[in-house]
Amino acid sequence: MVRRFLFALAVIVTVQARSIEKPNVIVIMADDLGYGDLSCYGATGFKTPNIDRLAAEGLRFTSGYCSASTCTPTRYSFLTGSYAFRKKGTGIAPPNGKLTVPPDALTIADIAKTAGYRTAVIGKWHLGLGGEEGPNWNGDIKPGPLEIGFDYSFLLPTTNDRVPQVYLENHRVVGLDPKDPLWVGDDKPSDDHPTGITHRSTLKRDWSHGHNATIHNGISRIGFYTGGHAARFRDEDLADKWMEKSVQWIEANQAQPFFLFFASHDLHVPRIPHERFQGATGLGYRADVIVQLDWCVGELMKTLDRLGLAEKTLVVFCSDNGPVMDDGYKDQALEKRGEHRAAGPYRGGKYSVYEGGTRTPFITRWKNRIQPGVSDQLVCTIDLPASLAALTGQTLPENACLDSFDVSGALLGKPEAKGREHLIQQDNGQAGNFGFRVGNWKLLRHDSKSARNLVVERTLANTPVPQFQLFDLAKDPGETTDVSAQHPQLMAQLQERLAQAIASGRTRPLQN
Ligand code: NG6
Ligand code: CA
Repeated sequence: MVRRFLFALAVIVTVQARSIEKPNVIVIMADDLGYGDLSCYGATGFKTPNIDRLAAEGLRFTSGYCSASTCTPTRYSFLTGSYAFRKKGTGIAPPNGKLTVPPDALTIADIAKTAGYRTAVIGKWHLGLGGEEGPNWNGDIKPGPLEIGFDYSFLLPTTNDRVPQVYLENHRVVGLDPKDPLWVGDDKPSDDHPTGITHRSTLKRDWSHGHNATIHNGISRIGFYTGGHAARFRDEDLADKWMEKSVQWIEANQAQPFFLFFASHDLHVPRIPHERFQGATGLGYRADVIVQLDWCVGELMKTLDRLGLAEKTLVVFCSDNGPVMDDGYKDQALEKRGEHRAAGPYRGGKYSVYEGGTRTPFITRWKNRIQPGVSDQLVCTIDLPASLAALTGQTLPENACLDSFDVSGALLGKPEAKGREHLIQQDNGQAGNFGFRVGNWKLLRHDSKSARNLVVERTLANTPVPQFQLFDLAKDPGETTDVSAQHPQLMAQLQERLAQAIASGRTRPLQN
């Protein structure tokens, strides 16, 4: 209550001269999907016809980014419009992690609600749940999405290589039998608890690093759990469940504007497609789950067509970080990929601040409103809160969405409309490495002095790098040649600008 009251005071709804339109908004966020992973972005080993259609009917961005090269920080920034490195505890969330988004932060869901939207999140959460103690798995799990602006949530609580494998609907685990309580923890609960180490030969998917604790559905995971057996799902059924719930929710909320955040689990590990997609591409399960993701997009589009909503709905398709081949399970992603290059022409991938870590597929479609085409404007998932505020005629309070820019004109492909001029790319957590793109210049700051830039080529490997490097993305999109020595002045300027952007606590300018 208190929070809503403060929020009502903080948001000034301005009446614009032009009439405000309120399209439904569906943000589809893929997991670990790289720039080169779709046929509309150059993949040739398999086809993604539904996402390709979305791109053909809308705008396909060549400089569309997520803000971080891991999941939790990108999602945090997408919801709050502020860079995750500004807030402690926003690195990859553990199974019992508390909610990373403070309940008093203004979120994109709040912005939608203020504009009269119904709001939902369906799919992977991975932003932590509960207060200081973490989630109370057998009771009301809060604060969570419902406390930060969503009217409805149906979630995989963390990520599926972490325990537990149960759905969460609003505040509760679905189908939990109170006689078989769910326990989740970091330590082995008993000496005889089967794990990926003690029962390795029984696994249907072997692990390569980490992921060797509790076994469920023949797959060992990060973390331990017991109980909750009636509530446990099969990995194979996740995509179908997301679609069942999304379609139901859209049907039930079609009368008023709605905002749906559909957070697919594809193509995060463990990559376990439904049986009907297993072997779909011949390139292994990593590619098969891309086809499964494409099917989900097709189902959502069919639903919009069936309900006559395609012309009233802005669809934004994006990813939470770049690609990775071996992320802890032996699913032969690398061995079976053939000619496929998941990051397209870019260097690095997940965990990296080279382009491959954050430059990802980004598509907007609003049928008959967005002129189909390709856009080279620089846009980022962190800009969606400010852009939605602008689209619905709201002025953001000064102290919220600190790094979110209104790029709504660029998202809608308006002639002359510009995206951002600069973007900070981060890897994971608070004190990490940074990429800083300004125009076509790219500064890299590796405080760790090593880079996980080979994740797309082999198993995680750190290679030594200089603390600072400079690349000219116009001439060298693959970041192969460090030109810092040729541009000492520019180097100094960019280093200073980045340091300033980090220290000043915000990059969205104050209005007054
Ligand atoms: C890492 C995990 C990786 C993945 C990642 C989070 C190990 C060795 N690696 O710590 O498998 O879960 O966290 O991925 O455990 S993300 O896309 O959700 O950020
Ligand atoms: Ca991810």
